[in-house]
Amino acid sequence: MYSSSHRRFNPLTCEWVLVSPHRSKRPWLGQVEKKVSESLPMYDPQCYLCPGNERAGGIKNEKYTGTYVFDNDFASLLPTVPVDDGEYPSHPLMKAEQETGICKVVCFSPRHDLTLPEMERQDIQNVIATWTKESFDLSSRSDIAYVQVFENKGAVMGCSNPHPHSQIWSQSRIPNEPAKELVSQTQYFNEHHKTLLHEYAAEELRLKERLVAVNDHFTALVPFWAIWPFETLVIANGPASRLSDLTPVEIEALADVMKRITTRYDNLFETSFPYSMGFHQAPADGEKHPEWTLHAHFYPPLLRSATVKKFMVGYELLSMPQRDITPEVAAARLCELSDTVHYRSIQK
Ligand code: H2U
Ligand code: ZN
Repeated sequence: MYSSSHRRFNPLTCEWVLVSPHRSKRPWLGQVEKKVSESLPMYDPQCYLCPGNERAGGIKNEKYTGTYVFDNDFASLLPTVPVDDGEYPSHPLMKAEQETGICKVVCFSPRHDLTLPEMERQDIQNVIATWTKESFDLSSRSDIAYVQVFENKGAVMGCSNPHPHSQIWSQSRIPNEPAKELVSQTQYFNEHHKTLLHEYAAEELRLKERLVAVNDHFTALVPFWAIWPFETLVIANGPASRLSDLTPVEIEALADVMKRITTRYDNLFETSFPYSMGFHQAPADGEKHPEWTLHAHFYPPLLRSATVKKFMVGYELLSMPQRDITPEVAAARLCELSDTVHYRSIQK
């Protein structure tokens, strides 16, 4: 099974991915990324995120001791836009709309060198609690329709600073990816009176082929329709549709799953594993969203070593996403690795 080319359907986005398992042994003479130096200081006087330091915009960070949140100095969205922004085109094929929002940066801790897998569970819980509070506050505003919490990790993902941090972009309209998921989850719920992601997680728990980290409150797996080689999806088992719906016990469980996945990721190629990760919460419209299951996506680019990444080019850009190793093989490889012992704790 799954040894020849086939395509798989992503029911969240209603898009297909091409899978070519027979091709995974092809030779690679292309680009290898430079392996970045792994030892960072606990405090870097040049870092614009370290406590007490000055940021690029000239503002000084507090001498913070836990998580630290500030308004992005170079925000992509601003709360107000000039009323007179000139005339947008009136032609139906040239649509433009004003868009407003608020962008924040969330530092995980004062430590310049501690990423999620090397943080204590309690400290990861504090990060989740901060994401929750910020999401809740932003969602309460009438000018915010969606809150996107995400982390860009590693220079290959375009992350500008190794000091562990995440971002929150919130805006007045629902962006593309959550908008697709809203349509799919709503349609599934209306047809089946059950939530799409709970039904999917139940089947994965039965099959046990793609699971990566499971506890009483969260199920993390390489989705059947994964695009990135070691992509994972973290699904809340309970009814939460937003971070603010999580109970303290569920926040603990989420910290546990995140620590375990990211430990496996780092152990895979013995490197600080780059990825883009983010939570998909229900829209911030004040409504109950029984169709929506809170979940997080991890999209890591690495393919076969700390230096060879997958490119989304050519066919992927022009036709559809494509992968070589199957999600089943990816999950099995991740599961061979320790989810409790980080490789650097052995090397030290
Ligand atoms: P990355 O997570 O991709 O590294 O982005 C960091 C964000 O931090 C980026 O959106 C912001 C940038 O605008 N930033 C500040 O707000 N202040 C600074 O002094 C530098 C970077
Ligand atoms: Zn720093």
